[in-house]
Amino acid sequence: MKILNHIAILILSISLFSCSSDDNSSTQIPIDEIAGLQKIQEISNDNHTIELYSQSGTLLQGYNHITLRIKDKKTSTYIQDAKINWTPLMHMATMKHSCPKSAVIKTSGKQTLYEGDIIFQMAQNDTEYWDLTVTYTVNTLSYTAADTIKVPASAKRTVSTFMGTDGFRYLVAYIAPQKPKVATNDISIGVYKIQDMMTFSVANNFKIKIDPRMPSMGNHGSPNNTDLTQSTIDGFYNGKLSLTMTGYWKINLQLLNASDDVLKGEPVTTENQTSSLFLEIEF
Ligand SMILES: [Cu+2]
Repeated sequence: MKILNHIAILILSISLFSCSSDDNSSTQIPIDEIAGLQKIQEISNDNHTIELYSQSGTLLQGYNHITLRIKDKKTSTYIQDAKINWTPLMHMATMKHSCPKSAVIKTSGKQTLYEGDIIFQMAQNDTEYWDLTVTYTVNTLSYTAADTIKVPASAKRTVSTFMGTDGFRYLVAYIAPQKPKVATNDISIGVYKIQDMMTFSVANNFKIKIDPRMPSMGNHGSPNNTDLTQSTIDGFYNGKLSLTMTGYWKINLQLLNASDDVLKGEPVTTENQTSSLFLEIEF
């Protein structure tokens, strides 16, 4: 009897499977594309609802990888061929400014999802806040939707902005590992030149020297770190971050330009316990 049941389930699942692969209609909504993601919030206008997603379901000061999809309010279907732009804007007491962001691209292998990165260099507070404006085109028609977003402060330093020795302003942001391990981790850092308060361009052909330390334990370091060089794929700077134990690590950095001039940061020595350029992790 049990075997018969199993056979019945097998036949049923085969017929279901062949049925769904025949029915390849594009009007069908794939509902499982957001599996593993959590909704941050929605941003609406008269025509559409834009749904923002991330792994955690929240935004945070620093690097954020964001997935979005656009729902047509009339038909309740998700738009599959939108061209999307976004502009984060911080409203401060005396000024407004944006932050580094990537382009928004269609997620590969998905029908309804788009994705990109935003690096919020500041957190909101009681009186100063961020909003996100999404401009997009569907079938040659242009739309805009905007709303306030929540960007709480990160517990550790994940972004640093500073004036380089070349007189330009820069922003350095921690990208990965998002889940550090006691191991030699692949580390990624984003480096941006602050052209003006709305324009942050990727700084190319630089180099980042890395020296992770545990200040609470005699400022000891770790072996087998590798300085960061720029990826030709995503423009981030990649290297190796060696973490020999769990706890708080200060990742001391030095930013060098293409001519090996130090733009910011100092070597860590017994006299100098920290670089003026650093990021932090605790795990
Ligand atoms: Cu600000």
